[in-house]
Amino acid sequence: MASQVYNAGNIQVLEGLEAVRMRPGMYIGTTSSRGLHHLLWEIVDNAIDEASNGFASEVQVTLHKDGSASVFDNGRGMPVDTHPTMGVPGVQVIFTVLHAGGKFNNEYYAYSGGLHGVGASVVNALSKWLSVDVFLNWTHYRMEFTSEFDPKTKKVEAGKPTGPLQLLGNTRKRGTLVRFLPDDAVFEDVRFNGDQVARRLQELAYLNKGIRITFTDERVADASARVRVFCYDGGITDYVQYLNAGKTALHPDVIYMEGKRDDVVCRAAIQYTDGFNESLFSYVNNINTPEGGSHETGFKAAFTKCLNDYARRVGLLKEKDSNLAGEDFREGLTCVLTTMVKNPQFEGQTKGRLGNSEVRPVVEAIITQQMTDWLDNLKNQETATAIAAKAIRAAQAREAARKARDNMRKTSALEAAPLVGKLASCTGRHWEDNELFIVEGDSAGGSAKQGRDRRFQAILPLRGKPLNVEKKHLDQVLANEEFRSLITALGTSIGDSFSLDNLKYGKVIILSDADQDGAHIRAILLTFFFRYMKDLINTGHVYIGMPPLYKVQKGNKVIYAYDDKELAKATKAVGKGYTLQRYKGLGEMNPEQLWETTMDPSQRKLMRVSVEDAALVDRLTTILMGDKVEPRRDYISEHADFNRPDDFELPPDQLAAREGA
Ligand code: 1YM
Repeated sequence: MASQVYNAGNIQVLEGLEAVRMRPGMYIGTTSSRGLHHLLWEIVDNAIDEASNGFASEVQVTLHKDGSASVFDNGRGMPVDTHPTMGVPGVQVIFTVLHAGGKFNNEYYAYSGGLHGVGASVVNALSKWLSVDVFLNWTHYRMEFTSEFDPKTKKVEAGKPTGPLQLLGNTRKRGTLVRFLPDDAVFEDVRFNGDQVARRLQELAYLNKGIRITFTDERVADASARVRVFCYDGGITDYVQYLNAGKTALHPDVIYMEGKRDDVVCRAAIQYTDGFNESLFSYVNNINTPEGGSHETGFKAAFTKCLNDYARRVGLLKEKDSNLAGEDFREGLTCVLTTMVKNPQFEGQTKGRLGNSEVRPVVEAIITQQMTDWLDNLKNQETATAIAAKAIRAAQAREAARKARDNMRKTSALEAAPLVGKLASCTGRHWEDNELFIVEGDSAGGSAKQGRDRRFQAILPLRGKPLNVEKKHLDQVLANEEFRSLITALGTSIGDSFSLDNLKYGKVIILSDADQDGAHIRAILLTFFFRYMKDLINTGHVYIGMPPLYKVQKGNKVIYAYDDKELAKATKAVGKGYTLQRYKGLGEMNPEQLWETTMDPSQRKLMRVSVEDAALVDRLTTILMGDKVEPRRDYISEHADFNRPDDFELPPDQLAAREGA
């Protein structure tokens, strides 16, 4: 059913919700777990919007035992009066009319909540049922919707009201409560991930100072762990302190800046640590922009200029010295930058970059003014000098790294053999099709070299544990032979000369044993990629190879199992009288086996590495790979479940029994 609305010279074609059922991907990107969570965020965003506009102070999110989710805010309540052109209550319009323009925006409801305006009706269309309770004018209203299969039309009638708007009596509450059950006919997996939901709600609480967000997961057995409250009166200042847990701060107070110009609101919180990484997290309308964009460019330009001017003014930079580079001033910097923009345009591969060019000069002006004030303040002189001195050391280290890199380039040109001597390269000419396996240990490396398809697979064996690069300067990384080989093999260079243009492999595959040492090596390599080649991960080039854990054999029938579930299935399939081999390491496999199970593109399993939440990965990398022991111990004792038996150590029949249970 498609209906059309014509108003004041603008014609909008409003399709029925069936369009959403037909192509859910068009509206929520994907029907995977990510899309499922997208539904929840659509509703949460509306609640947060109501709160950040000053109409609500509370947001409550609940995951219910029946698989549904609900969101409540104590704001104005969605409009219930009759819509002038549609002739039905406002809530009904909101949940049943698809807003083709991308947001709900007319003279009656001036809502324009960034990216997510279309949300409510899409959520309804993709739910088995949805109910909305509005508490407004001392009255409790309710409206309910369902999506049901109609045997007559043989179609799903999506998001239809089950009846008119109900008046349920008087109430002292105000606000909106939306509850919905995602349709399992649409989503591959309809289980919400409590950790993921909690993480995003915590992030939203940091980004929206003072809003009290209560998260209840009724599915959790342990009553004491069911409810969590996130509320930060310090907002992004508290966020920076949280991100810096586990690091050593150079100054106790977080520097906070804020301003508003031409409808753009900009806030930044920064604190330096004694580390070497740049941890800058930027947001637009509460949405993370890992690819940066005009707001970040404006911030960086202002920041670099102010600090260079300052260093000159206090004589740390002499007349003959050239200006320091922006990255020098961002070494050891932890920064959260948020901006509120009226009509944000998201660009880039993953829509993670702000495109609006008008935002850059606005952010630049706000930061310049705020930063200048801060640097002029007498009480900040000690910190300001420490920051400038750190940047000068960073510039010196960068210069040393550049020399090392130049040397590396020279040596690799002159005597390529010794440097990438361990690399068994491939013959294929198309870099996208080529694969580099980084293999733990010489013996597995040997098997991989023999077993591979040399047309497109290259092997780089690693000897022993690579250097843990967390808290290592670039020049120290470059002094390490294993990483030099890796960088040369990849062809991308590193640091400010890193470029994907010269990447020689479409897939970079980490292949380590399925034991603790293997996990450690993998963690070290991922730390290296995350800290020094983040774009290699962001563009989806980094993978983890998955060798099988078991081989089940009966007669000449062989089944490889990659986890315990598969093992249970395999043993069931072959029946009694099989032999079981448990692989302790890659080295136990002969070249043919390694090819068949781990390298052959038609049979192997690969895990693509992606960073969903860069702030979280940054914090955890610091805690787990950094030099402070205490935060690591705390983290492990809080999160590790020592009572859970190690799956791999259980005998297979017990495992099978457990799977059955
Ligand atoms: C649990 C989710 O949606 N709260 C909410 C939504 C709206 C209003 C208040 C509201 C807005 C306005 C006027 C206005 C609206 N959302 C939409 C749409 N919580 C939740 N609270 N009166 C009430 O913007 O002028 C339209 S109104 F379309 F985004 F869903």
